[in-house]
Amino acid sequence: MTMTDRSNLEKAAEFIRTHDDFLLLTHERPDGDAIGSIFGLLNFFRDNGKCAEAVLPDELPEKYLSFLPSNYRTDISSVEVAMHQCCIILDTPNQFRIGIGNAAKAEQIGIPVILLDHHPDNAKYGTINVVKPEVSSTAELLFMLSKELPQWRVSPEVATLWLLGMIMDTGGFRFDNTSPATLRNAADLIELKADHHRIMLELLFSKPLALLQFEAELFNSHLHREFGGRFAWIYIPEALIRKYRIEMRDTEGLIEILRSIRNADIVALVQGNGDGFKVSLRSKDSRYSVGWVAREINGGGHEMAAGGKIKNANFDAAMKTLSDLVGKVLHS
Ligand SMILES: [Mn+2]
Repeated sequence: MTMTDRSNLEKAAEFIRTHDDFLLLTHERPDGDAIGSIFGLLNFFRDNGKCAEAVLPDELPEKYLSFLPSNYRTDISSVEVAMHQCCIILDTPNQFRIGIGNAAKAEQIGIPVILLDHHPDNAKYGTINVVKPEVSSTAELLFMLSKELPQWRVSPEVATLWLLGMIMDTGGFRFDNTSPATLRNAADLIELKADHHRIMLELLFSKPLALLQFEAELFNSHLHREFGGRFAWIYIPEALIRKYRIEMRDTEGLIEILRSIRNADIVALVQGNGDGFKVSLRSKDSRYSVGWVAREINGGGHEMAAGGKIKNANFDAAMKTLSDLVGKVLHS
């Protein structure tokens, strides 16, 4: 940890100590880290005498609903944004991805913004930017922030939500963003009575039967392999989604199943998305940067986990673009 990083975390803690009213935001289509982070922070603030509210415009994945301890808003107007003292934006690398609903405009947040994120390509668009790519998850970063506020209480509910975010962003401590510090912070959270067992049981060892059957058909009939199997990809057909009545937001774990295929160095999950194709990418080897591929297709992310969008192309042209880029990475 460098001095500047440390002082930014301290600065954020000092700012929080000296303000009373917070608007909390995260990225659109929130994942486990976004959800654990925002609800953990919301309750951490309320438990310690601060006013705070969270806005989440997109419907949340079903599996997380039983973990939510408090209400949240699904929309907010620009006037209501301006009525808050300050805004905290979590896990969101750039302002185009902020989930703020339709009434307000992300570019016009006219109050001080504290950014807390672990994406290396964060555009640092806040007033105070705490961006730490070496931390597993935004949820872990929030727990580190809470240690800068030693008088404040971390309840078992808050500890559970932050552990949930860490577990979902590390794939249950299996991904290479799991550092010794990650495991120590997780241990601290369990000491604070985070319900590790319930998170594992409900989120990692459980899925609806229809989703399991959808995955079986998807992998049996829609898996493509190129470059001698070193690149494996799946395009998810709309019809299959309808057949099994799957919600797109419940398919967060698909890419990890794809990634488990032995000898596949790079994997991609492709979905039709309005005027183009949304692509999620994973690499298993640091020599092969999917971050580079993602940046070539209007996206970004980490070097081993990234995503982008191929616009204005028909399906065959889009897949040719993707395959050519992946080929360059595999053969460089
Ligand atoms: Mn995250």
